[in-house]
Amino acid sequence: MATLTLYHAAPSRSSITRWMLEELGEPYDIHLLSLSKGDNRAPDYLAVNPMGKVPALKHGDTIITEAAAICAYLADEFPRAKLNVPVGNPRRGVYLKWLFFGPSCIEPAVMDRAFPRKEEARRAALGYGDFETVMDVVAKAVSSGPHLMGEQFTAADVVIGSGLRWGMMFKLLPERPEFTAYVSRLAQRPALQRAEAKDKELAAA
Ligand SMILES: N[C@@H](CCC(=O)N[C@@H](CS)C(=O)NCC(=O)O)C(=O)O
Repeated sequence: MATLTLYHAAPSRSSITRWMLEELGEPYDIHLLSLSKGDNRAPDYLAVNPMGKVPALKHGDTIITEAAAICAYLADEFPRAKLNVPVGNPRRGVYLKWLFFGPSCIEPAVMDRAFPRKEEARRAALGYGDFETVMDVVAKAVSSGPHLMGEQFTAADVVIGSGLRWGMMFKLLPERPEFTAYVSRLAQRPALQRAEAKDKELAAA
């Protein structure tokens, strides 16, 4: 079987994909980079991800970048783990919506709030509309639970759950009761606990 190698910095956005790999239960290697030492700007890594960002995942000869794309890829590539909603299932549309909602709505809404623009952008010009609507939509989606897709935990929970966990940790997101309850449910997952423990070890080394 082709080897999975995660280009990782601990902790960082690549921790999202490390959690996903732990959920998957397949063996993987870590190629550790130090962002503070600039490993991500070195020519050998720019050949992997010309964006100079982590994460990147190498699977055989395939390189995938962008955390949400990596989660979607792994979920589809290893269906035995039941972390995707497969093609042909009518629930797949909603599943894909949440996978894309993380990077296209939550992340830019949070970052625009953390680093405000000099001039306010027109709501219609922003893909995410406005921060409050993004928060309301996500709060409603996670309120019934236990997961975004109901009983099934999917890669979409890794993406959206990571956004909410990190957002609240860095005080960039409001600690709405729906968010804290959802994130507490996710925190019970052994795969997330393993990923966090391994990242802590790496960060301390
Ligand atoms: N759009 C990318 C963002 C990745 C990203 O911003 N990674 C940060 C770590 S949290 C990084 O590599 N920063 C190093 C740098 O830009 O120099 C994704 O979702 O994977």
